[in-house]
Amino acid sequence: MEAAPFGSSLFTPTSLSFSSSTSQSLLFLRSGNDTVGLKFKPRGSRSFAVRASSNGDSGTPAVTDTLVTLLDYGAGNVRSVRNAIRHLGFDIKDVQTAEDILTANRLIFPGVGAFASMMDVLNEKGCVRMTEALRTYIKEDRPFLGICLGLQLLFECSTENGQVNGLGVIPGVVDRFDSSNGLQVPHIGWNALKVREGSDVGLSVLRRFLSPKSSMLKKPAEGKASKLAKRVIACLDVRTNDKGDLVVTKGDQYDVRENTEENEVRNLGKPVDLAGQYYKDGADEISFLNITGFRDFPLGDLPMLQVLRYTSENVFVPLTVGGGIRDFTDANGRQAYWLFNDFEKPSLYYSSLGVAAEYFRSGADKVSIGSDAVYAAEEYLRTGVKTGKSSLEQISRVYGNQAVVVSIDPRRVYINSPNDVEFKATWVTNPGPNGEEYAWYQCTVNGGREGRPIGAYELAKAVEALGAGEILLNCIDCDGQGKGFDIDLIKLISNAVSIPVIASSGAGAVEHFSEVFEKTNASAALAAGIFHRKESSGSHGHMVPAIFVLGDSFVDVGNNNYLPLTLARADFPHNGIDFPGRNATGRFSNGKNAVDWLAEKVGLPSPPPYLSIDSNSRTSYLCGVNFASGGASILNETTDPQNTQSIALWQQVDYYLKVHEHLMKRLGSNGAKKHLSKSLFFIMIGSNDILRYSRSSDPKKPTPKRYVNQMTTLLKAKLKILHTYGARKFMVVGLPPVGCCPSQRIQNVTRGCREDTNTWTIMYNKALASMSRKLKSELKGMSYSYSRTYPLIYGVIQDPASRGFKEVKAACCGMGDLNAEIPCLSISKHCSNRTDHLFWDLYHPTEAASRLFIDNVFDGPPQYSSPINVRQLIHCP
Ligand code: 1PR
Repeated sequence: MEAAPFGSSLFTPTSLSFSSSTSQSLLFLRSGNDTVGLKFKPRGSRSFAVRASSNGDSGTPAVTDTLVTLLDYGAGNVRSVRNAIRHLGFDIKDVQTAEDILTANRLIFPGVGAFASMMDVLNEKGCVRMTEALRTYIKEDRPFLGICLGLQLLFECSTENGQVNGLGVIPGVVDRFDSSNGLQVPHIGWNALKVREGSDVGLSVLRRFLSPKSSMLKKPAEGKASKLAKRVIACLDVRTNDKGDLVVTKGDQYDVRENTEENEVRNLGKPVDLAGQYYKDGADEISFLNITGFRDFPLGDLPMLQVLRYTSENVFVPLTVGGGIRDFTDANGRQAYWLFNDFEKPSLYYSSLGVAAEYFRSGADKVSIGSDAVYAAEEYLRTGVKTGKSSLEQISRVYGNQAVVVSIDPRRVYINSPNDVEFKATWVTNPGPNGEEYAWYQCTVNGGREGRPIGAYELAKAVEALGAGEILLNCIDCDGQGKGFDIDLIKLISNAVSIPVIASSGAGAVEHFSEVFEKTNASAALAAGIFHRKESSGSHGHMVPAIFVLGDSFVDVGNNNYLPLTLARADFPHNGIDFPGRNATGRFSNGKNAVDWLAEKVGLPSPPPYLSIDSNSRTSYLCGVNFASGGASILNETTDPQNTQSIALWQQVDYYLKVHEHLMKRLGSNGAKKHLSKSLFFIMIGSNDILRYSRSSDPKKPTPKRYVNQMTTLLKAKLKILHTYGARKFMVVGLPPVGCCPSQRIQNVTRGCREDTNTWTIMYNKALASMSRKLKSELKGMSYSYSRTYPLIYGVIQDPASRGFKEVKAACCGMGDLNAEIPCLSISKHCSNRTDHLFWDLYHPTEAASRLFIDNVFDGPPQYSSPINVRQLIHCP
């Protein structure tokens, strides 16, 4: 795959099969044989073999350790290669000295950039010994994977930037593909590969190199010409919303604001989560466009860099980032200090090259330039001179053309005759409002806000000449309409240039992709809305319209703050120490709890505590409500009839009925029914019942079996009521190993888990799972996901390091043995390494533990949520 990480270099002299993706799009080997997608200019008549092997055939001993040596020459996107190596379970050793190369068991040399600038780096004083070591290593035919430039540099020379010498280990010249026969250059994409749905092609190439015995390398059929596969790209328009959060948004003809009184920015969810989902869904590439980057200094958007870093940890297809790439002088005097580690004096001027470099370092494979490319093209067309100073020219010179996309935002202007304008016009399939048969496409800048005196055709040709490697061809008229691509426009541009054109705007059905590939020369198709729509069933693009929560302190978000007499409170420090604003909200946690993380996943704000809501407020209850209350249990209906200590389950259900009534008035009977049927009902309760049972020394207490049956019977009755009043999708949460919380451990002389408590917990969980199953067969339209919290958390306790934890016995906040003799009060001490701790206080998990829980049940395997996970529950009809 392009730019990618793992594209192009596992081959033998007779089995070269991958396409590449550089500005040169080169790859060679067999002398005298031009295969489609290969260009080899042999020098002399030597035949030559390179084998990227790490098996016994190479004469090297079989590699058994997990260490991979990585040669990072300092440019381009090496982050994605690192992430992929780690993802496959290998450790990385960076080359520091020539010795590191000579002693490597297997060596990976990734490189993205331009040949000349990379050779400049390698020829610098200090690198000479390294290049010598590299030659020796390869000549010894030891396991080596060269990626893109990392492979090209082994040849004698390249013509990418004039004639520049390479390392000369492999005879031959790296030369440009001949585009006169219609081949698009850069040649981007997969060639000669049959990709099955869900197969990680890029990763599997790397996997085969690292673990050659795990899968046999198949020889592709020889001599068969093959075509590049067309790519499908998922695009995420990203911007800061009115609250200052970086969100994915999507416009209709570039208008991203909701058509409501509040006129807020449409929020479709979190960039990292959505990118991860689209990668899993099979997108060939992901693009992030920072759509307000033109307004301000783009690296002021530090979160954008973080988005790239986090995304590249789990997304192994090429990432493009665009928006605001230009030279910039910050009038506000702000400095992007992280750019200047190597410089003594930070300046207020930032070059587009610096901005691009930061994006590449953070995980981008390509950058996309919009407005600045328009200005550069206008200047070039006016003067006929390539100054070499535009962002487009500078970035492509250093990082290679394949790393630079130009994003065009044209608007259709109908005309009667092509002679009416000085710009290239085309005949249109669907005439204009007054019967006009032609149109030209006017380029815009600043997110479509300003039209410029240049057409899309002229711009495309100019930016190709200036060094663009690809064109992202949007169309403002079609954006977000779901009625199909503008075929006339895409034909016009894709026939005009020899670089790849990405068709964008208007995809609303699978057929639209087939149509654009059949009728035009587009190499790829990009879409946004169609991906988001699949993800979001809620009216505002959230995955669900609302979340309703019933439960205990694990998910209380502040209801108990409103119970004047309760002892079960958490509205004082150190609770909330990691919550935004270090706010003690009433959550029994250092930060967010499970329901907060769930809300983030589905793109909703965490539902507010029921007792905090003024029911007269216009939007009250629409996104859901949280009824959970610290200390609540299933069976305490008679012990605290006034609900002074906590809101009992029956009372929580009663409150829900009031909310239901309100929604019926607000949305009408059908509206409320539809709204609730798509909402999530999050049920997490029962720990207090088990703790009470384990505390009780009453000889008359029921047998454990009877007790858990009482619990599930009562809970079942409550769930039935919720169903009667509209609930359909239940997330039923099993209990964690209650006997392992610090308060229980200190009752055990060994400080181990209380086995009796755990036994009752397991009994209850079994009964709960079985009750949920039966309920589904009894209640029409009900679906559920049962969270297997116990095995998940028990797994962490047994092997904390595997999940990034260190302390799984003691509480972080509290006092006494295991910090569990005195609860987390303001006078208690608290730990600083809170992300290492499983328990925040004597009963409750840390924010990190809650996050782990939600991450695993939301997308996890049946081991952690069954019969379906939460994402599947959301997608249930
Ligand atoms: O000018 O270098 O700062 O770059 C700004 C970038 O942000 C450009 O690439 C420009 O296209 C993009 N942009 C600016 N404003 C908007 C907006 O929507 N208000 N979004 C915007 C562009 C358009 C597409 C979209 C497709 C597919 N988004 O990329 O994803 O039209 O949508 P669909 O499948 O839903 O129809 P600079």
